[in-house]
Formats: sequence, C-alpha cells, structure tokens
Amino acid sequence: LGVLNLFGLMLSGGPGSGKGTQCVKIVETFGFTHFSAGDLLRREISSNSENGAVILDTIKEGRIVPSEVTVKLIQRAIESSENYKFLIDGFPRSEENRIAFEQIMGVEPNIVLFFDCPEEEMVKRVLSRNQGRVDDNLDTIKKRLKVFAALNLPVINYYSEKGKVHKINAVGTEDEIFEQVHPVFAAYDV
Ligand code: UP5
Ligand code: MG
Repeated sequence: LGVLNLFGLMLSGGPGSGKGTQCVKIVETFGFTHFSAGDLLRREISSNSENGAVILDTIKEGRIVPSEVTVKLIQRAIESSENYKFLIDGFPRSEENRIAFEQIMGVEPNIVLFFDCPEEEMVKRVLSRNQGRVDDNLDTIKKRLKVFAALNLPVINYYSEKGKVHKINAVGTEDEIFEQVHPVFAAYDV
C-alpha cells in the first residue's frame, strides 16, 4: 500500500445530516471508494464477529465504539481496495478516534466536509428513514446528538486549523447540497 499516494476525504456531520446520501453522489461523480464507519461496524455485528455484541450495545446507546476496533475495520477496507481515492463517512467522531487513525494509518485526510444541520431536521430525517436501524428511535437519537455535540467540535477545529474543512449547509434538497459539495473538488486534482 503506497500510503503517500492515497487521497482521503472525510465526512463529518450529525446523525441524519445526509452524509451517506451525498457520498453516493461523490462516488458517482468523482470515483471515490466509499467507506461508512457505521456500515463497517454494522457489518461486523451481522457477521457474528467476536466484537459484534459489544458493537451492538454501543450503537444502541449511541456511544462511540473503541477507536482500535473501528480503525482496524477502516484499515482493512482501505488496504483491500484498489482505489487510491477513498471517502470515509462518519469518522473520526472524536479526537481520540482521530489520533488513533493517524497513529495506525500514518495519514490524514486531504479534505474534510462538515455537514451543518439543525438538530430538529436531523431528528425528523432519522425518524422517517425506516430502514430498521437499531439506533433510529427517539431515545437513541437524543443520545447520538449529545455525543455528537460533545465530541465533534474539537475534531473540526483541528482540521480547520490545517485549512482542510469545508462547511456545507446540509439543509435543502439533495441536489442543492451537492451543488455546494461539487466545487470543493475543483481545487484538487482528483
Ligand atoms: N436525507 C438525506 N439528505 C436529505 C435532504 N437533503 N433532505 C431531506 N432528507 C434527506 O440521511 C438520513 C435520512 O435523511 C435518509 O432517510 C435520507 O434519505 C434523508 P443519510 O444520508 O443516511 O444521513 P447520515 O448523515 O449518513 O445519517 P446516519 O444516521 O447514517 O449518521 P450517523 O452518523 O448517526 O450514523 P453512522 O452509521 O455513521 O453511525 C451509527 C453509530 O455507529 C454511531 O452512533 C456510533 O454508535 C457508531 N459509530 C462509532 O462508534 N464509530 C464510528 O466511527 C462510526 C459509527
Ligand atoms: Mg450514514
């Protein structure tokens, strides 16, 4: 793996802010390979791995899975991909996550998109999603929002100081949001 040649994009934003939805468009338009940290963890639950039970309990409580577990899954996904352009959605969720990723992978994202969305809108979207996620209920959403509010800002501040953060207004139609996302890539040769 030629880590120096990787081009990394990370998407940050609260529960239901539309990260996964915009990732589909970024993949289609710019040819990134998409890894959702939450999807990797959910896959780990359904594959009955040794960590599955702990991950399930953590997700039901809206808490953050230990960094080494998530980073290993992301590392495996990146290393088994042929693509050099990857997009990590919903990670890092805390400074601890960020530091663990950088220590293990030895790289930082080139771009960080931050999806800014009011809490009422996020709650409305998550409650109407209806895909059977164990954490899509009002009780767990409140916990997810609290964890997000408590831990996300230091991560954004860290990357902001490096000039990597692009803040996206996540309210509007999917296309209106992608109209803000699209020009971010113009400055990069990807
Ligand atoms: N929708 C999307 N865009 C819309 C728009 N513009 N207008 C109206 N509706 C819109 O969208 C959510 C819903 O809104 C969908 O129904 C969509 O159609 C609609 P989506 O694109 O799915 O939003 P997203 O931001 O991806 O929401 P998600 O719920 O996936 O975000 P979370 O960050 O909460 O979930 P994630 O899967 O990343 O994590 C789940 C849990 O896993 C965490 O709470 C945590 O417990 C655990 N986790 C970790 O511990 N560590 C990690 O690193 C990652 C996850
Ligand atoms: Mg998602």
